[in-house]
Amino acid sequence: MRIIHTSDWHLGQIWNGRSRKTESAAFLNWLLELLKSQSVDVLIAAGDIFDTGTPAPDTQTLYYRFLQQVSSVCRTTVIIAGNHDSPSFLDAPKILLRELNIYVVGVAGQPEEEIIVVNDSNQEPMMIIAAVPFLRDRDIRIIGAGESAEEKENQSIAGIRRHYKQVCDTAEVIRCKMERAIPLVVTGHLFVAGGKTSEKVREIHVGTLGQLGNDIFPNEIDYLALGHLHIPQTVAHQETRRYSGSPIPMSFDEAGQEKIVLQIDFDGRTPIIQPIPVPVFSKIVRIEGNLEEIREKLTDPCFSDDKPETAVEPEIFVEVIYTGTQPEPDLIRKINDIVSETKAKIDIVRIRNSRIITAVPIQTSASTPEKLEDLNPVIIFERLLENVQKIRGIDINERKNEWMNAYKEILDECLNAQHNNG
Ligand SMILES: [Mn+2]
Repeated sequence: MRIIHTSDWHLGQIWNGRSRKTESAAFLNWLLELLKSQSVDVLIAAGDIFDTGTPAPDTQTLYYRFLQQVSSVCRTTVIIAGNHDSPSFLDAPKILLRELNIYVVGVAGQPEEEIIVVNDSNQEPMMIIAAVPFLRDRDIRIIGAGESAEEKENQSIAGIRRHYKQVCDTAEVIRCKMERAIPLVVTGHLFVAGGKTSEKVREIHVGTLGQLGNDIFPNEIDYLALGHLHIPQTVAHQETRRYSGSPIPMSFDEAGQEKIVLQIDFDGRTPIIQPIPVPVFSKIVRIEGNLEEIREKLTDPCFSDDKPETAVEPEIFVEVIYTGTQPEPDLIRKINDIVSETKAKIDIVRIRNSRIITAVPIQTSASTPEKLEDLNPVIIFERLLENVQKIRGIDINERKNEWMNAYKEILDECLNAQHNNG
């Protein structure tokens, strides 16, 4: 049995006003060819299939066309919801997709509903997959009245742990009835403590949920296929517990990173894991310097010629960070003029004038100006409280924890409301 594990496609993403549709389509075509050429049995997409809960019609067409094609290539396809997906939207065509051997788990339900037994061509069971989606509070937590924020967080962690234990126990009962030792593959879409994040992934859970440990996953799991983090990585240095990362870069922080999908073969219950690099469809490049340095870099023939073979348009997305000492009020026009002289199909996505940014009040160090979008809401609220202390001379320390917890509680409720709305 051979698996391909991928996640975080974020279909339909609008990034700095740009559609990523051509890149997404190019990736899905490449993936189909890979599944064919490698004779893959099972495809697992571990959440954040779409970027929003209400994808546009052309994004849905891209998805359904892919599913129709994949159904004639793979024995089984498993799709789970991530935090960006609407669970009910993914679940809606579930019964129909089941006919194509595509299993979708949007809303977390009873453990047995998440268990899939994959058979070989002789109808012999070869693998058990527990398809656990992103676990929303309302699916796993018994909500009690008058709980503190901390109690709620502890309940959420206990709920996630309980859910994984229940599905693994259910899978184990099935496995015990089998004549041979078949592997148990489990999915998830969540942040496990210690993971490396990028610009695009902001904390979904605030407070202690960010500290969800590797120990919430039972030991009987032979391979854990996770989604949510865009940088491919192992969980707590365990080779058999992995994030595949996103197939296309989702932010300038991911510029230059190699994107992969994971291929897993099994020797009995032991996974043999091989990362397969995803080609670059549009490069993402960050250029820094004064105007002359920016001109040199953009017009350097190596820069344009270094485009990937698999390129789609635009070939290169560029972020320009102006660090010159002179004020450049006409910066955008000047950079566009430079771009019009180059051969490559360049799209200047973002121009940051660090001379202006350094004047923005929220910042900690003069050398690395911060962007508001890099900060999580809790940090911003904490800074605000500190400013109140500094500017108004009010001593916040006595009630700071109380206010921080109250804010986290409000934030949590807002995020849950967002999830409930899709
Ligand atoms: Mn996610």
